Amino acid sequence: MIDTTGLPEQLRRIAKKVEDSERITTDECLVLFEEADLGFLGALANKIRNRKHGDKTYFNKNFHLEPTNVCLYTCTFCSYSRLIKKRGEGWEYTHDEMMDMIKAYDDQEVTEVHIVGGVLPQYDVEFYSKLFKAIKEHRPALHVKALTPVEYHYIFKKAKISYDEGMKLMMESGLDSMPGGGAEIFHDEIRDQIAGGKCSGEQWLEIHRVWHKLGKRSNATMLYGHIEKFEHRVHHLNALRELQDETGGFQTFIPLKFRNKGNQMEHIEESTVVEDLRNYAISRIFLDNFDHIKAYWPMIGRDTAQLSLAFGVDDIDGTIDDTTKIYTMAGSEEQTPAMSTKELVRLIKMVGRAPVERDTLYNVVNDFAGEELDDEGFKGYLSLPVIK
Ligand code: V47
Ligand code: SF4
Repeated sequence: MIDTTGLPEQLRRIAKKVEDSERITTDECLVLFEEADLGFLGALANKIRNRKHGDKTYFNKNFHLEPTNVCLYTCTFCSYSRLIKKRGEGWEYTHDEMMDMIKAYDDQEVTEVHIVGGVLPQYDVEFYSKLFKAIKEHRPALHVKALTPVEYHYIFKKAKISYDEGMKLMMESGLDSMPGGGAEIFHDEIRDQIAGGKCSGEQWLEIHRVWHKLGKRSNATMLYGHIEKFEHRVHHLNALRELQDETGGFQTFIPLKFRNKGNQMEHIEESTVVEDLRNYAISRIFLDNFDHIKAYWPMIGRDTAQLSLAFGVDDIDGTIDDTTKIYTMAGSEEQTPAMSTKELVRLIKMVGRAPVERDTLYNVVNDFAGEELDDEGFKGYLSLPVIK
């Protein structure tokens, strides 16, 4: 039982609901954002996390492919859009260049390629359809997790095809799942100010709905810690929870902390680690129909990723060893976002959790729970006591 002595009635009621595995309301979610302290939220979120997964903490072996870092949209939080004026300074890979990048991983045990980048006219339905087919032909077992409703909305509109037709075509070309990007904040009040004219919140949700109805899976994100208010976060989480009730197609929710370097919102101070942990915890408590909450470690750093495991998070993404620039450009500490399997296993074990390598669909690839820690070659990681 969580000790709620001395807490306001509203928080006691929420704690009781969590004890009884009952859903909390949007009003209660707002109360958590506005009033609950970190210790209380951690206790509740950790209870749910342990109930769902015990100590298991998932990661996967993947790599990123970014077709371009130039984008015709002008999202104020993104370091890519500013390059459109000086296009020559960015990259725009061809089909063959991308296939060479895929082939460079031929001798590595990666299970997934995550394709994400800017939006440009030459990357159209035909381009991506051909790319997905070529990847699958070359390496059928490699899971293609690619693009977001931002790209799909743009390319389907250009090709004058419906979301249904388009997503079916992508599936037939080899698309396996959709990552969670492009969600930002769904509420128009905020989206109109930050999302530079790209697809609306409704359109983002509709494309995921269509994809789920084809029997496919996807992830969801929320970009927080900029100009949004707590009520906008609640609205966003609720839209996701409602769609998940309808389709059950989301696997993971990934809160993305706004980083303020190299974009138009540099003047906005970044959220504190305490706020990041509160946000993970509240996401875990509210999204009762999501199996997983993921901390994207290249964005928040290794130390916060370790801490997050006591605040509802059960997944810390992958052993990314590529050139993912979107975050380093936006100010992430992780200048070389690479971690070997050994490092990831150690990171998780150091905070008393059980590392499990998964594939994209959460099938277990390797269970590292029994692995002994050795101290060779690991320096500079936060050594936390076991926090559960
Ligand atoms: O939609 C862009 C975000 C997202 C900034 O599904 C920024 O497994 C913070 O969605 N500060 C794309 N965030 C990445 C993404 C993702 C990442 C990892 C795993 C998965 C998954 C999905 O990156 C964009 C946007 O919300 N982003 N700029 C910034 N300055
Ligand atoms: Fe383009 Fe995506 Fe960046 Fe917006 S967030 S400018 S759509 S790359």
